[in-house]
Amino acid sequence: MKKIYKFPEGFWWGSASSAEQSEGKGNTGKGKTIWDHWFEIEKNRFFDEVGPDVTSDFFNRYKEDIKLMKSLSHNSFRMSLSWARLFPNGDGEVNEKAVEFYNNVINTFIDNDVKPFVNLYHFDMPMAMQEKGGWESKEVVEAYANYADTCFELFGDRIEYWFTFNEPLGPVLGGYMQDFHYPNIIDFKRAAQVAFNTILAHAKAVEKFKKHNLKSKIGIILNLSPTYPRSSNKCDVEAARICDLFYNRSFLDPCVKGSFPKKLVDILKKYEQMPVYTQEDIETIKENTAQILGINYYEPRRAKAKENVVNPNSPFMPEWLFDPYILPGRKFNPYRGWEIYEKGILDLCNDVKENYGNIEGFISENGMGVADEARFIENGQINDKYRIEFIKGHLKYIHKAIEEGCNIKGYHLWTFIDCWSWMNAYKNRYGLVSLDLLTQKRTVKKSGEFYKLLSENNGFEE
Ligand code: BGP
Repeated sequence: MKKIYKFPEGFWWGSASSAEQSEGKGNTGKGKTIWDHWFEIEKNRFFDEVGPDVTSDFFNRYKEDIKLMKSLSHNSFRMSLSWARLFPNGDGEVNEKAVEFYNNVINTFIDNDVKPFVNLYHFDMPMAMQEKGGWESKEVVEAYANYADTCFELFGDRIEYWFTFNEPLGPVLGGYMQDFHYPNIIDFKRAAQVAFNTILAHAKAVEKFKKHNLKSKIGIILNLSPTYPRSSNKCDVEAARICDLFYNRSFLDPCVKGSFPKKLVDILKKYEQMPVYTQEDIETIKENTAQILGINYYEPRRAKAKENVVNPNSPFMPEWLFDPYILPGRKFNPYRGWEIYEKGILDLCNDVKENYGNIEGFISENGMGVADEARFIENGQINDKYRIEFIKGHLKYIHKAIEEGCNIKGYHLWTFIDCWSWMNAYKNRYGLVSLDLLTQKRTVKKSGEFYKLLSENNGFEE
């Protein structure tokens, strides 16, 4: 028997991308970002030595790209603004050419009935700000709040959903703990400062936003992974709980509830890893929480009790307190190295429903990056059945989450057109539309056709 998965009326069907990963440099006099800088000094860290200079050329092709979204029946799309484009030095005068570009982009979205959701920061720190200390510096937090304030003033009349950050955990992990973002530092205490200051920057942006009295909402996009213990053994359960505190609750609690989990604070104190802050910062965070939550879900996290004693001469890391666990026989995406666990999305949504006041939310990213997709070309089109299965597999659980009362308003796939994936550059492709990097030609994949019908029918049958 076939089952129909119908979604609530007005469900947001769309996709997401970011400035650094799709725009290219353009001709507005964009300032360098940390990615431009890192690519200049260490090209070999990027797949095939492809940097962020051109990417998918959205800067020059946004009109056709937005028309293509419309033709595939997107009703919404998340873009990000580039801080370094609007403020080449991070602060000072706003760049008028950049304002004109973003006005044109936003107006084109609206003219095509594709609602633009706007994110202010997607891993792309202006290099001038990094030189001042990046997120370790309170001066940079203030410059970000000013940038956010300027965006609300300039574009606030046309945007319904704003987001302060995409995956703020990414730069903390990548830049200060695991060496996959510039500035490639390994130092947990500095990572904790970066995390704290990002949360403060989020709250300061929300504070500015409220002063504009707009009809729109502002929130944050977090990458959340439901965290499962290896077993019901209490040592494993405790290990998973600690892992969850570091990698989910660290952002979720302050951004949605306005406070930090006590147990996490106790751990940081015990290991002398606390960031520097003032009581005023704590008040600002408490008073300015997110009004909407974007959930990026790619993979679950699994943890087990530590098997070996920690080397006391190694730098402190959350993994001093648990070991990551790899589930034997897991479903797996070998190109990205991520487990695929569709039910995780239901567990996440229920967590938000039960522990975070069922705040209005949506799935802001979910997707599957696959290498060498040209292998799957049939009659000139990539037949990406695996992506269609991946999307349906997750949608079934989102459908169930909504049935169970979760306040989920939409689904955005990562991504629309294959885009530049940081260190992986163009290795893994995520798009509904393929990109020929040499010619910039766009070709709709089978998943693009599927997605169009999905949106038009507001669901699917299986
Ligand atoms: C998310 C980011 C995106 C995107 C995606 C896929 O973490 O918000 O920017 O890149 O993951 O990951 P990747 O590009 O590393 O394969």
